Amino acid sequence: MTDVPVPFELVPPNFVPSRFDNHIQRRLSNMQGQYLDQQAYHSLLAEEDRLLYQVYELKRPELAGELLHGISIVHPGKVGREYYMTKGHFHTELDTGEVYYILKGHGFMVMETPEGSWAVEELCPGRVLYVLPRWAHRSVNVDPQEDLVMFFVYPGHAGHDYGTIEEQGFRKLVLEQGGQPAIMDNPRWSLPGAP
Ligand code: PAN
Ligand code: ZN
Repeated sequence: MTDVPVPFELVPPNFVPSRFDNHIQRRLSNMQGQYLDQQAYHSLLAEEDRLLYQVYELKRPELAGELLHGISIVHPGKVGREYYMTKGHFHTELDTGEVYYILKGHGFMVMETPEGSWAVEELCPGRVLYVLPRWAHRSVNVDPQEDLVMFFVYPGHAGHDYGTIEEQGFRKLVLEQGGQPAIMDNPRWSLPGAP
């Protein structure tokens, strides 16, 4: 972590930051219970614990005045008909948002609120998506070949709540249907607190 303001570069074609403090790699084994087709999940996992996505973080103190930022790279691929995706999370401090700037690839951001509102927005290079405070978010790569690469920035005190999503996933899934991405209801999902 630097204590003086110095820039870094995001160099095409892969946009890995020229300087970073933390490199996170998430594999199939980190996504237990998240994919709809559990049979496809377990047979893929038996073959190889594939790398699904990576995050390069520029560390800052986790304080309200700070801005945490970095690059996320979701690789192409599918588990059954469901595309590679991030775990997804609410921010622990619910009233914190996040800006994503899409550098490369094609995907969707799947979002929802604790009250059950949902939104799915398409991601393509040059596009900016502001994920509003209170909205959980997951990025999905729907391109058959290319990485989905995004720059993100969010408040230092946001924190990550993965547990809520781990319980039943997001309300909406993005799956391949007839060669195209399609948005579907997640059969495992019900409004938290509903009978
Ligand atoms: C991003 C995400 C990143 C990986 O930096 O952390 O895309 O997704 P998961 O954290 O859901 O595994 C972000 O939203 N930070 O708040
Ligand atoms: Zn976030």
